[in-house]
Amino acid sequence: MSDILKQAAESRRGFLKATGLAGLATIAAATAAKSDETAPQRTPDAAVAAEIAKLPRLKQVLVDPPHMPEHDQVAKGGPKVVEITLPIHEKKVQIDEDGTEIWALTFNGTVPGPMIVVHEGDYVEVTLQNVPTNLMEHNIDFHAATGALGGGALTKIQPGEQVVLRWKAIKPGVFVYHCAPGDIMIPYHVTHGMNGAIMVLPREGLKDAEGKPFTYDRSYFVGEQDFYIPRDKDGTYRKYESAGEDMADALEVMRTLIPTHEVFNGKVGALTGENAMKAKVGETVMFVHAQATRDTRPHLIGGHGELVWETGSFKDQPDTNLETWLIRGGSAGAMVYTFKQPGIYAYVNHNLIEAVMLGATAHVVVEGDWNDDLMIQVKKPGPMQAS
Ligand SMILES: [Cu+2]
Repeated sequence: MSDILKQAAESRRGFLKATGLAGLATIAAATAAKSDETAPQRTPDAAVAAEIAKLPRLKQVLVDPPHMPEHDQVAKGGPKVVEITLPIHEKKVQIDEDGTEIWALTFNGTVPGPMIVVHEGDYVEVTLQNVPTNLMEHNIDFHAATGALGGGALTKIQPGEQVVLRWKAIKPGVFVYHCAPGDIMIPYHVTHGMNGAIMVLPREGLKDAEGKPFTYDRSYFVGEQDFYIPRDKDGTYRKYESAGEDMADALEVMRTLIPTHEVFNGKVGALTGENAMKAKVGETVMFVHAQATRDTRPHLIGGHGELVWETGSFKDQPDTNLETWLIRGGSAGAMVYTFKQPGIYAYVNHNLIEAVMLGATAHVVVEGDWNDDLMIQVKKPGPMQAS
């Protein structure tokens, strides 16, 4: 074992002892043993390996949400092996304007983790890295993948370790991925930010409700996150010295099922004001919305879900002109809208308590010319007149 790995293992043991989590670690280890049985060690199939070795390889450069990595909407050529490097960082982040903190567990340093985009028939080859400064075991479960708990059983890694998993994208659609290290650690890690999404496009691109091919001009990824921040007796949010230290307190708040924060892209205001999403009148924009644990109901105020794949499957015909759509907890959905008026649009979770009081609001700033035919203020506000 290298020195750095020894240090990482020591620090994890120290962490578990200091925070009294040895019991939880035992439970997690027991669950891990069970899950490993679903993916027994076996000799790889040489014929499959030889076929995949012939395929072209492409490195995908990940970008921070709400942006999506550069991608072709219609696939060029045949299937590829798309290589992704996904480091895991445990880091302290502020989640509102009052400075409320959480030791977030993140893929690639962001909440949500980065969007990955591939085509149906491509292979996703992910190098998952648990950086040495981390304290906990992590892994990844891709809802888009097939077998071994979505890859979760084959990707458990300790601080200082990495693992390489390859899986074939056989289902076109948008899907959540998340950490799932076992037992209580599953909801703990997911509600501390460890989730993201992947889009698997049909090779020939997307089709509208009439089956006609279309393309989008821009695409955004909105990851919605519920946080459960413990409070002191006087009601102030508690702060902690390291990742995992909030475990006992956070589990108590999680048990209520009432989040203290419900936010887009990791923080109240992450997608408003200066950070608003942008578009122009006439542009067709794709919004992918993911929520790894709770149901949510996106709504574009002043616009419509013109094409909506509510359940996320691109094999299904999209719904049209929805006012609000449901994203089931543990899934992602896609919506496409062509902007017709300029101005600021609010993109919200239409549980308006969650939107306005807990943080689930984003803005889209749209440039262009106003269309009087669609809407006009016929008379400015003034004194009421007798009719
Ligand atoms: Cu994790």
